[in-house]
Amino acid sequence: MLPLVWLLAALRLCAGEFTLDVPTPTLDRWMYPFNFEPATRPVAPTFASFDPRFDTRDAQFFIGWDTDTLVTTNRHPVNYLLRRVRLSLTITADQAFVYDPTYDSYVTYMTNQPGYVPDTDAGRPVELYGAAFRGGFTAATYTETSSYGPLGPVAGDTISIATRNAYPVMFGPDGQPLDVSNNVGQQNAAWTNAPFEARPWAIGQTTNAAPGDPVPEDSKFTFDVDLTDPLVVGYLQQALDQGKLRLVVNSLSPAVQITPGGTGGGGVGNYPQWSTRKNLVYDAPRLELTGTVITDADTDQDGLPDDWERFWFGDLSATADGDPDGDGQSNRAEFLAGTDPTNAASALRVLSSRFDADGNAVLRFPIAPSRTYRIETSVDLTSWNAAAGQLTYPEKGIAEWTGLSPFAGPLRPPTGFYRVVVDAP
Ligand SMILES: [Ca+2]
Ligand SMILES: [Ca+2]
Ligand SMILES: [Ca+2]
Ligand SMILES: [Ca+2]
Repeated sequence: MLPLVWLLAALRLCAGEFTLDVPTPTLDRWMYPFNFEPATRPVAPTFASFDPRFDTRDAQFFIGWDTDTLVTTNRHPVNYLLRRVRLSLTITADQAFVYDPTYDSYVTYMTNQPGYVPDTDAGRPVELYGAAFRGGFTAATYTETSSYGPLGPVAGDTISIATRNAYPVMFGPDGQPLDVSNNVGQQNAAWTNAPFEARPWAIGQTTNAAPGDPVPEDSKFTFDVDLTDPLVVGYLQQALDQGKLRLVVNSLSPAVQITPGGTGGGGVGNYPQWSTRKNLVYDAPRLELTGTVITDADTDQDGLPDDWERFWFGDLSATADGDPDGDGQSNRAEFLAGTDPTNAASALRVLSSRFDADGNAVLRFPIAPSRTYRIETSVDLTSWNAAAGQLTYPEKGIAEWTGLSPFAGPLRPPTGFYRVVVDAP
């Protein structure tokens, strides 16, 4: 149906609770090396290339919303609490690919290689990630018509591997954004990085097809961003703080051009095609976002910002000293630590401690979005000193700290204590 009137949600600049329903993005772009008309295309396919001259996630869909006219900016990332972040996309081609609602391990794409394991469910999932930038660009400066990035000669061995200026990221074990464009590996001799499991921020879901069945035209796919991952939430908080939310959708659905007899990704051409904001027939990418911007207002003067109280409890009945979830952390402490005051499993605490084989102390603790942590050590529980160490993120929501001053040999004290300190902004 051709929409004669663009429906614009009633929007106002919000602090406190907000519900956004934005029917079209500020910008979107088919992020493909040979897209030479990036600001005009009505359709953005996502597919993989197993030709070793390209990123394996070859054709991607970059989408952005300038939220600064909708949600107050510059409140500091910790002050954006999120209940739901949903992207909806529309399919433009009928029966062009098969629906797979679940993650496929990278080993299922390694056709004709050691370690290959066949895909057990038909089709390939469509995945959503955050966006990062190279080539001097940022979320604020990369537009629909900015340079894709350097392209090698078409007759050469490498045309575009990890050169696109806007690319999809997950958070790696070091907590930093990691390009997933070649997570299933690469047959290019110049590419030496090992494959790894991707951790999508959402996988597209539809009710218009059953798993394993072809997807009809005009199907809606929804992507509910994983808000149980504090690093992902931190990314979204920073985006709202800056007023620039940027996301990337892609899939490892095989393109038609599979190298005959080579590493193939399992199948003939079979990939989704998405409506962009230039499409006059199908709906544009839609963003629904519900949350709260915490302001300083504290009308009941209990030391808890009213917006924080309403977000978690629905009213202002909470008290600073209260501990309704019974986890030993007061509401005030949970506010400062960024934890959930209605969930006893969410609290700042040390989950485990041990010495590794080298005598280094190893601690695990849960993290909250947009917080920074320090480890301190003491031998008497009275004087505390900063402890040098390294933080990694081995599991979703969990940090592991490994000390760099091994307690070994004659200098090892009979007893040592550690504590985790969260820096409240
Ligand atoms: Ca599959
Ligand atoms: Ca209050
Ligand atoms: Ca509590
Ligand atoms: Ca709690």
